[in-house]
Amino acid sequence: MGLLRATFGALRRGLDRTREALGGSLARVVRGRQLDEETIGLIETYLLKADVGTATTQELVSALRADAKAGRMERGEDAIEFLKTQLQAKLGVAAPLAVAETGPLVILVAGVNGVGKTTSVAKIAHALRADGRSVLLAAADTFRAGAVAQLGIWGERLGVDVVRGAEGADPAAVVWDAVEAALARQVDVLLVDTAGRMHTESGLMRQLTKIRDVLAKRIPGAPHEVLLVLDATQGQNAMVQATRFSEAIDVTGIFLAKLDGTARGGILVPIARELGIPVKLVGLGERPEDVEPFDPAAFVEAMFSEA
Ligand SMILES: Nc1nc2c(ncn2[C@@H]2O[C@H](COP(=O)(O)OP(=O)(O)OP(=O)(O)O)[C@@H](O)[C@H]2O)c(=O)[nH]1
Ligand SMILES: [Mg+2]
Repeated sequence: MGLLRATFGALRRGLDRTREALGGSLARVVRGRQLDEETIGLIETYLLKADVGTATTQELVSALRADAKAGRMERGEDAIEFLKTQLQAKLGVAAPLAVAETGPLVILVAGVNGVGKTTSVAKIAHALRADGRSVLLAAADTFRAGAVAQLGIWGERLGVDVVRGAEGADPAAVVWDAVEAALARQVDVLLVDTAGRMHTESGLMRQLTKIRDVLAKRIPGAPHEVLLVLDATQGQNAMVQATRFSEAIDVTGIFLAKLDGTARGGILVPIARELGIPVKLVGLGERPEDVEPFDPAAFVEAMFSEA
């Protein structure tokens, strides 16, 4: 699916703060320096500050130290190239969104309160529309007051229809109606926004699996994507959320929102390495166009670019 092509510029702009912590300034600081213990110490501090994680940082720093000692690497510039290659390898390859064999592609969006689910739904809808696809939204957050109206406003702004139930209605019933509408109208993609829930709220977690079951019953292979939205500013807490949600529902990809609001973009590294769930999309602002497919190579370039 040619959906959501990477535009390097947007990623770079969105990652300004990570670059401040890691890229621009790190490259500037180590350029022209001998790769001695002091320079390696600076690199270590920057990596930790960017939330690359202690395990990865120690691995990278040990390798740099060994190479410097053996005379294989002498200059700060070499270290930057080494870090780029290594980080990219640890991030793995870009994972595209799933495709549906027949009928609408169904994307279920979940996550804890306030991480950016509804905004992310709007962003995906916007990108799909720009790509010429027909989209329908299901307002399955009937739990929080104002949530249905919030998605309704996005729908109006983007020119996308929203299937909604009354506040307090059974979200699985809303999803049922949305599936009927999606099939009747033969839309390309059905996007389901859900209520924020803590992984400790077993009732709400069960509700999520009920929604999934309704989708699976009516459309073969659905939901084709279960996107877990994580807030990049939450660091290690985001990792815990991902683990818990995966226990309740088969999460197929991560939408990492708010990557623009943090100097800790390096959190993508432990997410990619430790969770075994691909990061598929990143959110880089509050506007519908502030979304990018996660492209490890472009991400690493953006992290280290000095522009
Ligand atoms: N800077 C920035 N802000 C974002 C991003 N994504 C979402 N937000 C903001 O985060 C706040 C919460 O976003 P919502 O989309 O309402 O989050 P939610 O997960 O649907 O919240 P609940 O439905 O209450 O659980 C809003 O102020 C959004 O504008 C992003 O990528 N970058
Ligand atoms: Mg919401």
